[in-house]
Amino acid sequence: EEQRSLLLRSSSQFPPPEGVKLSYGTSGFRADAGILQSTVYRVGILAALRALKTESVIGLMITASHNEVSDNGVKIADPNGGMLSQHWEPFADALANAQTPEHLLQLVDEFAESEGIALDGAKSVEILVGRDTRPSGSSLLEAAKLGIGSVIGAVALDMGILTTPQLHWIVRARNNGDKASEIDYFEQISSSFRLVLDGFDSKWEESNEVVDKLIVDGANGVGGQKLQVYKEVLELNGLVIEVRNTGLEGGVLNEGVGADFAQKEKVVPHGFGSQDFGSRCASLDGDADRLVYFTVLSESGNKIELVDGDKILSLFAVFIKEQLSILKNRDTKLGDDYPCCIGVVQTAYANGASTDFLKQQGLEVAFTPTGVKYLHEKAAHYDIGIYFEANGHGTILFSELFLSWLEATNNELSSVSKGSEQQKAALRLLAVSKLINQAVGDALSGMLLVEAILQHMGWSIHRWNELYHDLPSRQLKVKVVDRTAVVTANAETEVVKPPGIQEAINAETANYPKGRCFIRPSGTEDVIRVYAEASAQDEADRLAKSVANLVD
Ligand code: NG1
Ligand code: ZN
Repeated sequence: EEQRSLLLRSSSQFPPPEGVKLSYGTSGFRADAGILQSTVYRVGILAALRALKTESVIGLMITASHNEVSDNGVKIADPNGGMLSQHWEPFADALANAQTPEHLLQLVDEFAESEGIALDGAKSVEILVGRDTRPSGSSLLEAAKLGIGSVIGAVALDMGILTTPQLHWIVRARNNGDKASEIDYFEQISSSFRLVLDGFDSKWEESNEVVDKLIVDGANGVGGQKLQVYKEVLELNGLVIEVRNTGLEGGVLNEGVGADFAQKEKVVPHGFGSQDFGSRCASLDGDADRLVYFTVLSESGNKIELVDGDKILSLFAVFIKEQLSILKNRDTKLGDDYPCCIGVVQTAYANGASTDFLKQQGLEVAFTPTGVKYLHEKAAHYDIGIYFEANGHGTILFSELFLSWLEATNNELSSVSKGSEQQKAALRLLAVSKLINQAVGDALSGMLLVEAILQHMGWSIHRWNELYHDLPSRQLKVKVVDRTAVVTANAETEVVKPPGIQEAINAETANYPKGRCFIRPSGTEDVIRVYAEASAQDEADRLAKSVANLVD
């Protein structure tokens, strides 16, 4: 009874915005920050229920990633640090759209009963609340705390400003009983960065490739800020990092800067220019879960050569395969072999040249619909699953079984052949599993892995970029009244509704050598997205345009 009146009282302070229907999409709820108070409050309730249900620590992150600064959003991190379990999403939608306190209470009652959650205050649970640098973040965070506080037994812990992947990492570490502060996060990624490099002198020194420092575009967001603060303490084996667009120079979050801008526009982010010709540059998005690399193309223009998520994935895959094959060469007396199953996961947006390259490397390539929750889920089926969206969101997952085999093998090897190539390979793979964020795609930890691998290989960014050549591509979006009218299948490569469209797309595509084209409804905007690829840029442009006309 106390619980009911508490919920009624507090929710009456948070009426839902009028005339808006919110939905928990691939990235939680996102909208103009001005209408989000009640949504964030309600996600606070949801997070509390999730914590009671799982009897674990849960995360609540307030961010709208690469969206403009006036937007904001909110999403939940599950106990393992991953996205909220999909079967709770319909409840999240219902809760966010409940029109009256009574209706909200009824929804909570029914859902708690169906999920077997006791609302008697007998259990005590914690919800970690974080936010990015958006000005609207602090008042939304208060709303989240009120939502959490309206469920008896749930306690909110304010983690302040964090990157999205840091919050996910901390939730995961807390539930594993590991040390789990922000310092622990940086301590773990910097020590494993050094371990990945352990056992070989940097080949950069012997190769005649240009080393130079790494220049990072922080998108005027949280990632740039964190990197600026922590780069000195990271002690990164000689890696020199210069951070631009930290937000302290007065620039606006995601405006003409950041990974989304660099990837979509293919021009230099603000603060970069001809003086950076030839340098190795990286760009983070607003909450630092996306990472792309680039170089400035010519000494005069503002064009960039993009090194995208597909190429990061390819670099990771090549490196890991190399370590596995070194390890395979060890004396078979040293324990049983382990049939390590390695797989890579992409979406239809992956450049066709990357998929060809990965297959040539003998790798199994799987496809899922857009949205990291799908890629992550698929990658978890492998012993080593590497997933990336072309836009730079991705990570590497290691199975528990494989990791314990690796630990055991490393122990055996270090007692009989310490310092051997095989032992170093085992050590490096273990270090990769600690460097790369197992909870979610993470620009900071991903960047350190890229840097370690480049140093190990002795590769410049140009050498890396030469792994394969991207096919020219074009992305367009078409504004539509009802994007749900388009329904796709086969990892979004085929339109099944409305009838006839797929045949028309096929007919168009057939006019272009190496042509590939698909359309899909966006999960985050009221648009249909069109993607086209062909052997020349003007052909990709024309194909995209003619297919966009079919949709219009
Ligand atoms: P939508 O709007 O569904 O295309 C975009 C990105 C996704 C993912 C989500 C979540 C593209 C083409 N799509 O989704 O990859 O990052 O946002 O932020 O980049
Ligand atoms: Zn992001």
